[in-house]
Amino acid sequence: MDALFPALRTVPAKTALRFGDRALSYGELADVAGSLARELRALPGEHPRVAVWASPTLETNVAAVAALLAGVPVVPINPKAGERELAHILADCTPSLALCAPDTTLPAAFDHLDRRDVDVEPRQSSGGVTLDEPDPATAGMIIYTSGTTGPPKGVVLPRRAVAGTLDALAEAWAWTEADVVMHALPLFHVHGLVLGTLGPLRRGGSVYHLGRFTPSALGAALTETTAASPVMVFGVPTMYHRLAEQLDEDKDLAAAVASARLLVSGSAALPVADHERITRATGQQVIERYGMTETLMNTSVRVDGPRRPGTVGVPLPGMDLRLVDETGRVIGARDGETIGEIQVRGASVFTEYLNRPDATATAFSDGWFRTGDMATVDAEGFVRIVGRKATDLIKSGGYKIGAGEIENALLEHPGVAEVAVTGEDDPDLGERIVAWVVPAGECPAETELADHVARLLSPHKRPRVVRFVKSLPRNEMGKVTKRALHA
Ligand code: MCA
Ligand code: AMP
Repeated sequence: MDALFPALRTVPAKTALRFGDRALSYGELADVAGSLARELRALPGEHPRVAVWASPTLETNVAAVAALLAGVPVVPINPKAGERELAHILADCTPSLALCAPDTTLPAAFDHLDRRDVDVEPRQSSGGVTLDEPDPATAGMIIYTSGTTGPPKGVVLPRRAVAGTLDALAEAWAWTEADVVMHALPLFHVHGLVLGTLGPLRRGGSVYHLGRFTPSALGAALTETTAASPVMVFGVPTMYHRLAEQLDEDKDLAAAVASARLLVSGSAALPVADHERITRATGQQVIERYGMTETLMNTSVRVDGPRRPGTVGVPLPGMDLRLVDETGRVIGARDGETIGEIQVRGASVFTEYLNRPDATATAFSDGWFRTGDMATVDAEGFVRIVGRKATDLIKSGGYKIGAGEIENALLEHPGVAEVAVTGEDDPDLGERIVAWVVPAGECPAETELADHVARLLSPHKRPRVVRFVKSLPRNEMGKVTKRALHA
């Protein structure tokens, strides 16, 4: 494989990364990431890994790029992860070093690890990185993702998958070194880290991270940037929904959004009503792409084809996609009506769940990865996602959250005797997390239960609604019938 980041070898005279008012040029990034990479190459042990405290900062990007240059797998950590989640991740991936911004207070879970503060002050103007490129089949990153039950699993992504998905998207979106990618996504998941920051760096373009997402911050950054460079905006549907809510009354915002080259939405379905509101106010037709932590990007609406709101487009170059019925038979019909589970194989699929050969084996069928997403495919290959196989997976704000993980955390609270967690439609978050609780004695306060989950797991996994019930509906086997709860 060619270099993962060719522009760090040729160092064009332009901005590579911008976070608020802090920025690094390609020469500066090559200098700071290159020298950290040389240090990481010298880490002891046969297969060292590094944990990166993935705050939305320059340091996180420099750390991730350095680890990738060094060929040391990088594990991005949610800086808001709670104690239980952190303990699990660190015990599972056993990093030898934590990389973070200098002013970071790391929680106690990191006490046993060496810490290296990431220095982003360039020392010299670099002539470019000259390290040899590691083998494309080796692990580049390990990203944790929730399953239906139990703690999150570490998805091992080889370097070839990262390069493959970014090149496929470049082809579908006509993404070049001229583009500035603007977003406010968290940097501990594929969307923000792989697409939103490694993507522009692979192209030799620029990243402009807004810090926290607000429609007005996006509008101001677009106004400042689009006269000089084409801008692609990346966001989850909740962000586009919040944008759509403001566009009608804010004409300046609508003009700013209209000036972007491309608006891309992913991580969850963008409702057609939000597509339409954005188009009405700005003339822009948002492009949707569909992916998973395990497979990176599978499909996308293409810039050179019809946009079709409500579909996630067609398979990307390098990816094969098929629909399979519940008996395991491949569905041949491309009629836009027959529903089956999406299975994929190809260039950007992960290698394994770390330390989970059982879960890895069941995730595949004849070499095809079972996504668990239910869809139709029409005669032109357009994929329309209609639902999900597992009712125990919730997508809230674009985050995937397992119901079982939250139930286990809530059961540890002394005020909870029994619990079931479900997802309920929410206009802003897509789905909101609802906890149905049989109290043990007096009902605990809702906020106490939310804080308990935020402290053990992550704030985005906290229930938004708690409903106290006398008992939970169960079938003859004693299993909670979650559909009956909503009824
Ligand atoms: C609230 N907060 C709390 C508590 N309550 N903290 C501790 N304890 C509590 N009880 C904090 C939150 O941490 C947050 O802080 C702030 O208060 C607001 O919380 P929240 O309501 O959760 O935030 P929000 O405003 O609703 O966030 C909406 C969002 C967010 C910005 C859209 O959901 C988001 O960033 N989503 C992106 C998800 C994503 O990137 N998914 C990609 C994975 P603070 O604001 O400081 O954080 S999927 C993927 O990668 C695949 C491959 C794909 O296809 O893309
Ligand atoms: P994650 O495991 O967090 O990477 O989430 C992957 C899941 O997000 C997929 O299996 C889909 O259910 C969902 N997803 C991602 N992009 C889209 C999209 N454009 N439309 C609908 N669902 C999506």
